Amino acid sequence: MDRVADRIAETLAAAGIRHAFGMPGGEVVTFIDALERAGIGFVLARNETAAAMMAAGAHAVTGAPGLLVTTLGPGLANAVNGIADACQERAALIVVSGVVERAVRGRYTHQVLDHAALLHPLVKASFEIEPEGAVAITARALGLATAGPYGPVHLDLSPAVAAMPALAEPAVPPAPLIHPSYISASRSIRELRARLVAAKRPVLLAGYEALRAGAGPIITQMAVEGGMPVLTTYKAKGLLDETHPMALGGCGLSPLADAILLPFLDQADLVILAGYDPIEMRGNWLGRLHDPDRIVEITDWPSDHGMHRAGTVLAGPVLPLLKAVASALQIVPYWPGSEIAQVRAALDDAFTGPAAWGPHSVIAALEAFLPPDAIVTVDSGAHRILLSQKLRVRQPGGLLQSSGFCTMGAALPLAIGAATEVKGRAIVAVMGDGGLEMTLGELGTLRDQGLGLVALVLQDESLALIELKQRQAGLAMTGVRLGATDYPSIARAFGGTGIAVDDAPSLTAALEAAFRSDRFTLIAARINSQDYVGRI
Ligand SMILES: Cc1ncc(C[n+]2csc(CCOP(=O)(O)OP(=O)(O)O)c2C)c(N)n1
Repeated sequence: MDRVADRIAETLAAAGIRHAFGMPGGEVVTFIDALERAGIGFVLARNETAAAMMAAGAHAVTGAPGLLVTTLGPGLANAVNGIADACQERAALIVVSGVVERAVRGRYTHQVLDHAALLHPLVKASFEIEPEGAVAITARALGLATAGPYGPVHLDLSPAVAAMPALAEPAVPPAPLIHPSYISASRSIRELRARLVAAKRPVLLAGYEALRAGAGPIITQMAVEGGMPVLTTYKAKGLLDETHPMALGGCGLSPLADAILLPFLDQADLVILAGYDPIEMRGNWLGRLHDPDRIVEITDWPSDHGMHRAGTVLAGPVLPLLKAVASALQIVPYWPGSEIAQVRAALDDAFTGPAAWGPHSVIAALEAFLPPDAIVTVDSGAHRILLSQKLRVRQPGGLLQSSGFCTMGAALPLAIGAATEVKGRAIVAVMGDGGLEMTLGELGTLRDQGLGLVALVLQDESLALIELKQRQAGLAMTGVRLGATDYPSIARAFGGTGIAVDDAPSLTAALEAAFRSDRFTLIAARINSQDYVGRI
């Protein structure tokens, strides 16, 4: 006999979902059973917020929506930060929570919360699944989650409904989306092409939606054949291999990089924003791209903010629009002087470390070691800003992080989610000691899932980013010092390998050993938080 839960699970599996992440409770055991029967493996996390980010990591590498399963009340409440992260990171996430049976809901109080109200500002919609239309509502949730901008959708499912016999209901396959090619003939495309032909100093600033649209090859062509310099947000790093001479790297959070990049952008006579979502940008960018004569935006949806203002907005699918525009790229080189090389040199210089050992050399050693198709995840903090500016990402999707929401505790779960789905690629989670200590329990998830990934903690015994802010404000260091945790012992206690390193050759040796091992490795690179001062 098929249960309602089975039909829901089949609908989720048909959308390409292969794993669910979460923490069970009595209210979701039937649903988890149905998931496993439908071929969706349940990954037990140690914390629901981490589980939501694991689902986001899985989503980032497969493109299928992530799936989070929580129990009612405390389970869902504990996922709130992870769901907020999916909201601000534009991640398609289906959240299924248990809920108290309707029959007793009006009288029963234990663990009873209004789930929809709790999640109201974070999710695109919250539905309760009924036996009638269970497939249709699940399909609707999938459709909403993957409508741009992507985001989380919540479904309540009571144990009684989950266990009921399924009613006859047709499957609801997603309608294929077709992007017609008429756009290449449209007036606005012709105009933009004409502007590209006339431009002397154009720049492409690409964001996450360009990455999601698969625009890496066309952007690479624009840079390599068309001589177009390319700048990206942090999440879009790697759209153009960042070792290429036309790659200007990432931008968004670093005042040091902004001091180089914003004056450079002021020199551009045409700035094309492609799939660019300014949720990743900090205050320096507020109002900076407000020049209608120079700014053209290619976007899937109209903006609802005041961060930038384009004179022309091409609203539509980013990939075909970019392709239509790219055909007009100049043969004559843009930027006839040495401006691009100078900006690259200035950025290199700005993010060169003060000493032979420190956060800068950790990132340099990591980059030298990693294969081009590696996936790096990075947490929030001073280390993240430095890494996002310094690490040259070789492929789209090569760097995952929480960059719109900037939550701590993202790197380890994102890496676990990615490693659950992708085999045979090097995956490294880079974090500060503050972020690691928020998610230490997930080392148990790593062990139990048999994931041999590498966690690299930049151990400075400080919440360095906040320490920097206190320093800049002339305040005392309060509430930012962390003790000297013995991470190698912790890693061993969780069944992994742990090692502390204090110089670059030892780090390289530790990375080499880590990638030979099928157990997880936690590498603690002991650094000094002072090395970030004035350098991010
Ligand atoms: C969940 C959450 N809490 C607090 C913050 C504010 N915050 C941003 S970075 C940071 C310090 C991070 O310290 P650590 O992980 O050690 O990294 P570091 O800055 O030392 O590189 C804090 C507290 C946040 N972004 N997210």
